[in-house]
Amino acid sequence: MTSEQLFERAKQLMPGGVNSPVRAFRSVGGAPFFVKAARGARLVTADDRELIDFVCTWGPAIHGHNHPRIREAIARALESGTSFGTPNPYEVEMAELIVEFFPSIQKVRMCNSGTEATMSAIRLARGFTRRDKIVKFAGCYHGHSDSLLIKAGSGALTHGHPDSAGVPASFAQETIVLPYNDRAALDAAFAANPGQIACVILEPYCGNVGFIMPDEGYLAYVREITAKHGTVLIFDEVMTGFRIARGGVQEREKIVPDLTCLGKIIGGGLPVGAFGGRTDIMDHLAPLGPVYQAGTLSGNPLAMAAGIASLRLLKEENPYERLDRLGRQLRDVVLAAARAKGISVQVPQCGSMFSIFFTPTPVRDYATALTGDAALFGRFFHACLKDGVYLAPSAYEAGFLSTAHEGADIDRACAVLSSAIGQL
Ligand code: HOZ
Repeated sequence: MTSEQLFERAKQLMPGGVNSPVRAFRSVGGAPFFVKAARGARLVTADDRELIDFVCTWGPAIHGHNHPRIREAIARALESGTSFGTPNPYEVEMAELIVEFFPSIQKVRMCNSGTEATMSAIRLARGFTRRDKIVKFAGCYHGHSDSLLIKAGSGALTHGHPDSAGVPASFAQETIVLPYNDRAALDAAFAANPGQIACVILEPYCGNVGFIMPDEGYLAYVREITAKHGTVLIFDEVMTGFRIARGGVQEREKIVPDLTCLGKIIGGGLPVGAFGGRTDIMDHLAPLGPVYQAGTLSGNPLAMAAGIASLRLLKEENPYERLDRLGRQLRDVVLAAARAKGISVQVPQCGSMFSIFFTPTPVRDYATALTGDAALFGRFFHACLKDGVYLAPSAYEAGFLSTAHEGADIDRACAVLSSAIGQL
């Protein structure tokens, strides 16, 4: 069955024909392709096209798709069963690896998605501080729980609903939304809400409004002001954890948050989330403390086995310099092609994460991300896709590279990106 036929069937059965909105291609136009297999840097569509993939399943596939070591680990675990609903040995090894890679994490709780991780971390911060208000930043996306779907990035922004319908105004009142990279706004929020802010949550490098990095010293300032006010600092490293560096942005920037949310890579492509941090905060979780959080599939043996294999590979290969080289190669090609064509473009990039914004304005927050020409991005996206390169189907999502892109695939992809800009 072709992608077109599958999409026709899917639209009858699922809202928009998809199970996650950005996949519907609505912001770039056209219809999505369906994927029947993936290996290395490539996706194989239902129409038997091979595409070089810069979405990497939105982050997890840092070793490329369907890596043999991860596949073998899942197959081995499968021999013993799919779910036990009891503690299992994999959970302990996973926790040891997380704590080893992220020194700010003294204790960790596994869950099933990034959304669960951020939702639970916020509840924990509220329970720990006995305060209600939270601070988030415009354009940061932390999954789809109610308090966080306010000026949210990712699919919410892509489809024009950064403040989702269905979130009660009374919930939204507890969420203070500030511009990212703006110290004065943070000062003002703390001054206006003394002793009331339970936590500040942010993607330390934003990955859901496109990829955006902080100004020099900004994260250190966020750390300083939260510590001063007894507010829990939560780093959402669901995308950046194990990707920007082994220990995430916090390792690269040398910042110690109180809590960290993880996901994606720690599941090796299976559904997983986790949150962890200071022991005195984490011990407020049930069964030790009064903050409730639970999950039948939490610590699932297959997901743990896949994640452990992925983290062990990172430990053995330490691929971060290689990934940064690939990221810079891609960035430089786009910048050169845009210069030659006389098109203004910004390409923020760090290691294996990047974005392409068609704007003359340096992108440092939600407002400047919106200066990007989304229609031009749509044309660029389709020019790339036509020639076999798949970028995220939204001007407000990051791109991801994997170690499998090294070699012929990155060279081919760079040629395609350059030619696509030439066609604009
Ligand atoms: N919200 C996800 C990335 N920011 C998209 C997930 C998906 O569609 O798979």
